[in-house]
Amino acid sequence: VTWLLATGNAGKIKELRRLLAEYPVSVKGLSDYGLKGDAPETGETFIHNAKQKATYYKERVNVPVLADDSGLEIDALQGRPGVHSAYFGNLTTAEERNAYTLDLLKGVPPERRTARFRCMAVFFDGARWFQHDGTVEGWIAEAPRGDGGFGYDPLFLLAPEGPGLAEIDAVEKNKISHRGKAFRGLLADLAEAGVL
Ligand code: ITT
Repeated sequence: VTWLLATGNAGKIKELRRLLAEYPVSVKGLSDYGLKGDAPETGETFIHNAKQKATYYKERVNVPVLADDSGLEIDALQGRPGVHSAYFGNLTTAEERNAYTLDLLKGVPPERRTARFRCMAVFFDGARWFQHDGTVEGWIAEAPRGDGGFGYDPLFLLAPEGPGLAEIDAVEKNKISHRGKAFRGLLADLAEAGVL
C-alpha cells in the first residue's frame, strides 16, 4: 500500500519516515505529487486543522493520506502558542519564534515553566477517518539547548534539569514524543481495523 505523508514540514517528514519504516506501508511525500505544503489551517483545534489538511490533500491525490497538526502549549502563557505554533508572533524562523517565546517567559521561575507538545495524527482514505493524539510533558528551558530535532525542540526539557528534546537523538525522540505516540497509536488502530 502507498500513502501520502501530507506535511510540508521537513522536521516532521524526517521523524515520520523513520517511524513508518517499521510498518508495511510505503509513504510518498507532497513533492512526489507535485504538491506544496500550502493547505489552509484556519481552525482553533488540532483536530480541526489536521482534518482540514487531510481533506485538502486527499482532494489532490488518489491514495490515502496521513497528516498531523501539532504544537506547543505553555502553561504560563495560557496554552499559547498551541495551534498557532507554526507562526507564533508572526515570525518566520524557528530561531525567531524561540527567542520570542523565551522573552515572553522572562522572570517565570522553573517550576512555573511547564509545557507540553501535542500532536493529532489523522488518516483519511476518502471515506474513513481515523485519529489518534499524543502528548509529551516537559519544561521550557531558560535558553536554547542542543541542535537536534526542529522547531521548539531546543526550548523543551524532558525534566527540569534536562535533557532537552534537541539533545537526544531522533530514535529516542520518536520513542517518547507526542508525534511518536500519536502515529504509533494511529497505526495500531489502522491495523486493528484491517486497513493496514
Ligand atoms: P504542516 O502543516 O505542513 O504539517 P506545519 O509546520 O505548518 O507543517 P503545524 O501547523 O502542525 O505544521 O505546526 C506545528 C508547529 O509546532 C511546527 O511548525 C513547530 O513550530 C511546532 N512543533 C510541532 N511538533 C514539534 C516538535 O516535535 N518539535 C518542535 N516543534 C514542534
